[in-house]
Amino acid sequence: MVKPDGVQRGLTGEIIQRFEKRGYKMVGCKMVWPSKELLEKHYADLSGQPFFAGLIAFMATGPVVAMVWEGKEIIKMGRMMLGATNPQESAPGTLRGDYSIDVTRNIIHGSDGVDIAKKEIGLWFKPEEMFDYKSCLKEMVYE
Ligand code: IDP
Ligand code: MG
Repeated sequence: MVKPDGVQRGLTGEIIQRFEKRGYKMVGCKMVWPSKELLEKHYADLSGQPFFAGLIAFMATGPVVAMVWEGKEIIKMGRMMLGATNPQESAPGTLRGDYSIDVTRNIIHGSDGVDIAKKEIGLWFKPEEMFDYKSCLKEMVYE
């Protein structure tokens, strides 16, 4: 998900491009201005953290771009492409390492496990907002 800072800063295209160029397949994409209720469910595992209220408040300041990507090891590789949670520890070449400085404004969210991804997809997408289609990537990206 491109966070409100990523959307405001015009980084949505760059973020999509990184995943596209690597060879991943987009199967869902939409702009959403999330309610605090949705965000509290999305970040439920962090509700005990001291930064929780600030995180929810910032995430509700504007629209985000929610996406679902498919591909071999997409969760693990996607997290590598994002970089560390704290941009101060994100390597150059990663999205956060190239485009962010402070932790709440780290431009992008990524699911960090299959079960979490399923839960998050269920929160943000209706089944009819995702698309099962044949793409040419199968022949040209994978062996
Ligand atoms: P992740 O986004 O890399 O998966 P999480 O630990 O799931 O990191 O935290 C969710 C989001 O909460 C982070 O992306 C970041 O914006 C924010 N966050 C995490 N740790 C801190 C912190 O120590 N202070 C302030 N915000 C934080
Ligand atoms: Mg996380």
